[in-house]
Amino acid sequence: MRILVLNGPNLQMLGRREPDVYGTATLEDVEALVRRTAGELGVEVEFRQSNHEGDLLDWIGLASGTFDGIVINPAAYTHTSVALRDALAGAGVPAVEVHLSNVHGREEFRRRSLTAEVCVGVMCGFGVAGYGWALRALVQHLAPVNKKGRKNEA
Ligand code: CA2
Repeated sequence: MRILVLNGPNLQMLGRREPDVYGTATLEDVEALVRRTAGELGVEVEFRQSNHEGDLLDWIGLASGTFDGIVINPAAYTHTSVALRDALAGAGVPAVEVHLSNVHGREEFRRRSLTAEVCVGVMCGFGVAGYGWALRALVQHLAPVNKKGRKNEA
């Protein structure tokens, strides 16, 4: 199983600015956690970040056939991008949305996600750990039973 993990605009600054909001872990730390979790689950991951909406759209558009699912932190595009929502809706593979912060406990505009409505689920408010949970949830969604015939627990 191959999972594409996408990160939207400004997430490259993680751990270097606004530690009070987003914590001190860097995007490299997030990638390390995702790779560790993928190892445990026996799945392959591709980890990418872009500040450009078009990159994210292209990657989502090409995902089907190469990847079985997508974990995405669309960052600020969550609240603004109809294009990203349309790309996810037409991706042909399921996506799980993840946010470091609890977007429901912040400014009013962050409560609205255009992308969540076309994802199978959303994980938010658990910091970097949320990426691991999002990956586990997606793998369980894709393969509720593993090769040994055992239930894949999230
Ligand atoms: O909580 C999240 O993961 C967000 O997706 C982060 C976005 C924000 O616009 C969403 O509402 C919630 C912001 C990503 C920018 O990350 C920064 C990290 C450090 C310093 C500055 C920005």
